[in-house]
Amino acid sequence: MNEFDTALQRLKADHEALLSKKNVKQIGGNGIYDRYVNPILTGAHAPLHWRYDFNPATNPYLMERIGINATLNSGAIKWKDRYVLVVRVEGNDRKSFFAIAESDNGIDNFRFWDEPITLPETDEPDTNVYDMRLTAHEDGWIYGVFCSERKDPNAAPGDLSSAVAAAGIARTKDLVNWERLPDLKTRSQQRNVVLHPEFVNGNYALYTRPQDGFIDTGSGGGIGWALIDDITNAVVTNEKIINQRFYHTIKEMKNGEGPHPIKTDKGWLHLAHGVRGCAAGLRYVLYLYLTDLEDPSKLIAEPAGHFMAPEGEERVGDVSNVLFTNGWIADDDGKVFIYYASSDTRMHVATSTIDKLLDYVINTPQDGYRSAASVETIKELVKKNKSVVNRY
Ligand code: M1P
Repeated sequence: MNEFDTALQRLKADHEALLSKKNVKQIGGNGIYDRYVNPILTGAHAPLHWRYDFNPATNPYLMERIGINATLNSGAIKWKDRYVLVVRVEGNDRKSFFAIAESDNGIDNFRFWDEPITLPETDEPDTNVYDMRLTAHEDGWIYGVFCSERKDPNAAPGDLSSAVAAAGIARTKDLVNWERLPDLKTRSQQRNVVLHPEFVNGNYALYTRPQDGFIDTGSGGGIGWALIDDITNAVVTNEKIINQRFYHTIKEMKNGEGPHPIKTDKGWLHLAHGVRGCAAGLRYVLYLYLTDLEDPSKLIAEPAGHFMAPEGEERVGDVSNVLFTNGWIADDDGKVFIYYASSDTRMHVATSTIDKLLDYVINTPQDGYRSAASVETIKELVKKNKSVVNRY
């Protein structure tokens, strides 16, 4: 075999070894969820045929022609018994696009489909698209709501970083062919917009995140709630904040809905991210909250603090100190697969169950918003434990 083919075979064998690597639960943990040892997707998992020209005449050195920088913030859905992610893939050129990866067990052996998704553009083409939330809506469509980013038309000359974020909306029946609908019309910029899976009073319902600027939420922020009568021309006329930001909490700077909430017998279970500022920059963590079954905009429980925060290698990446999620899958047996990205670089999975997550969200103490209140909460638990015979 010639040198080129030998090198190509080695490349393919190494890639296959990476894709088929078994994932196992990390030992230990907090009883709420299990992390897994390996990331489920990295840039290196991207198909070789997206990255390499296999023709020795045009690529004699078998160079990588198109680099993939990261795989991150992925929407998730159970589809034909497979765990399917709509992955945000970011090329070395900094453009993100969507591509589907699927696995038969949800924790390893994720493989990308042959080609990335061809997402139709609107009359005003997106510069960048990312962070798709998938919703199998009761209207029969699967919706993908994502961030569409364009250069700020009002940016001062020479300002090449100011941008405008809007919610793009697309829908599909087969995850292959996507129909693009008009972007959400709203007074403010929007990221982290998520479609609720059921009609509410005959309307589509959206979780929103109004923001004054592209990065800063400014006077806006908080997770909003808006009812929309026509999804093919979605206009926010009324938006109320259902999950607030708070001083000196994990979400004092901003927050955003993750995937759409899971319906449980105790309420709608929500997964979100919260952001605070510190000397090292912004710190993104995940948190849970519960809203009313009849009125999904009514908060009924929210534990203090984070549910998951970056640990170990998760802490480092392109944008360090970040956990972000926009996908989870609840199986019929109650098992929950939480798909999250670390530091805007790689994808991971954690598993739990509906029962455990409800127990966590209902029975974890709420935030008292003061150090003294936190001490009182601990003292209450100590007192309770002292009454547990033979265990204290
Ligand atoms: O870099 C961290 C995250 O920043 C943004 O999230 P938010 O809108 O809450 O600030 C998004 O760009 C997200 O993609 C990114 O992971």
